[in-house]
Amino acid sequence: MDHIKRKIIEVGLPTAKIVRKLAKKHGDVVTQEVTMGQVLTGMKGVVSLLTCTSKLDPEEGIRFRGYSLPELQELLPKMHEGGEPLPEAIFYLMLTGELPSESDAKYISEQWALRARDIPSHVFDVINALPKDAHPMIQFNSAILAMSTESKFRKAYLTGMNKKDYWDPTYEGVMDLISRLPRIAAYIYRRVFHDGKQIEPDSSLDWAGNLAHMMGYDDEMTKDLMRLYMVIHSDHEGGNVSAHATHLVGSALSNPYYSFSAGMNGLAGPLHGMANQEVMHWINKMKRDIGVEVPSKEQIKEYTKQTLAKGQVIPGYGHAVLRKTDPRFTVQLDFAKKHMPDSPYMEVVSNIYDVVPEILGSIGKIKNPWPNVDAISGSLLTSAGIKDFNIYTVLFGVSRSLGVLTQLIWDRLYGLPIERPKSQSLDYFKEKAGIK
Ligand code: HAX
Repeated sequence: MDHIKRKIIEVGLPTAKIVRKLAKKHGDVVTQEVTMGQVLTGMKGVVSLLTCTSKLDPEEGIRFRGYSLPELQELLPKMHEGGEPLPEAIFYLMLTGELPSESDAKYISEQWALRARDIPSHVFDVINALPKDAHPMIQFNSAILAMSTESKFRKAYLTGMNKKDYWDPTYEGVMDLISRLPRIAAYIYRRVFHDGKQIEPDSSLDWAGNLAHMMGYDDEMTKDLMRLYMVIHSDHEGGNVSAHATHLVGSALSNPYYSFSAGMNGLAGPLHGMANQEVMHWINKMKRDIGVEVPSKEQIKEYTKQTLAKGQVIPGYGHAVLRKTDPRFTVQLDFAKKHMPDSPYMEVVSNIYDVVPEILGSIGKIKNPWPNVDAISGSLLTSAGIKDFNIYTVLFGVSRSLGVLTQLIWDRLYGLPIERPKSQSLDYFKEKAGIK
């Protein structure tokens, strides 16, 4: 048994006991009152999920096992002095609740490099069977489902295992799945945007550095950007669409591939992960319509009002939980200031940031007029040379695997049952409100 599994047992099993005790002995404790408004507007604020990997504060933003992003930029192991933290390290933190040592992060890197070697050839056949212009998320998700033929969870389940051990083959499947995603994402990227000229992985590189390398970007700045991108998109509590969908499908004991695929279908929506691509559409269309490379603040104001008048959203702005500028936006802005101060894309992002919140705020109904992670991520990737923005949601998906699949391992450690909320007809709600 590897030392990570031993750590999971050490930390996870006592915690699982507490969860079982709370559910059995304190099951009738009332935790919260729920209003009709909450139910009918997407269950916002309804505490109905147990997730320990990260916590989202409306004012402060995300904390991973208690650590903010700037703290993690200081504390997590890096590939090199002054660089960005390794995604391997945040995975270890989310999984075990403890900061990893350099050797813990290296161990995960090596494990993933090893496990990524044997992607079955039918996975690439499935991708190749799709038209090249099928959206990269369709290709990505098809590959994820195709990989489920390898599911260690399913194999173990069929042998008839004790439910207390479900977490173990789940962990194995999760490690396999995460290890393979950079290869799959890079394969799709090169297939769609670079005439199918593939680049072999470099075994001396870390997980995210290798992704940049296999996509065709070998400079240190882009590799560091990829590490940062993978860290900041990895997790956002349990209730966001990709995390919740993964959890929900996983609660039926579907294997990690099925569960993650469900999450990725949610990530592909324009109000969630696909917003990073929508932002680029919106900015590029604005530039084309106005006829300038860097629209002025006045021009952006006018264009924003026109977009709103057409009944459309301003992508990259607003959030279901956050009520301030997303710290994931801020760390990316800091990266851009340090590494690409003259990028015209970043000038546009800054100009938008200066004018859009005031306009959205003045409408009154929008609960959060501030930028979220997607307002800047695409412009940053574009500035680094990754200009084909249809791949951006796939990159988000590669990163999101770290959080949602760690959550799945914990769901199985806790022994959480199948999820099954109650639905009611309109008559029920009308009656509750006293409406005939
Ligand atoms: N532009 C225009 N209108 C907006 C808006 C925006 N950026 N954000 C919210 N609104 C509108 C809503 O559409 C809603 O309008 P109606 O009452 O007419 O239906 C009203 O303001 C209230 O919405 P809310 O309560 O403030 O926001 P929600 O929790 O319902 O939705 C969203 C949160 C993120 C979906 C929303 O802010 C939005 O559509 N933003 C643009 C898309 C986007 O950037 N999505 C990415 C979010 C982060 C993420 O998940 N990344 O993966």
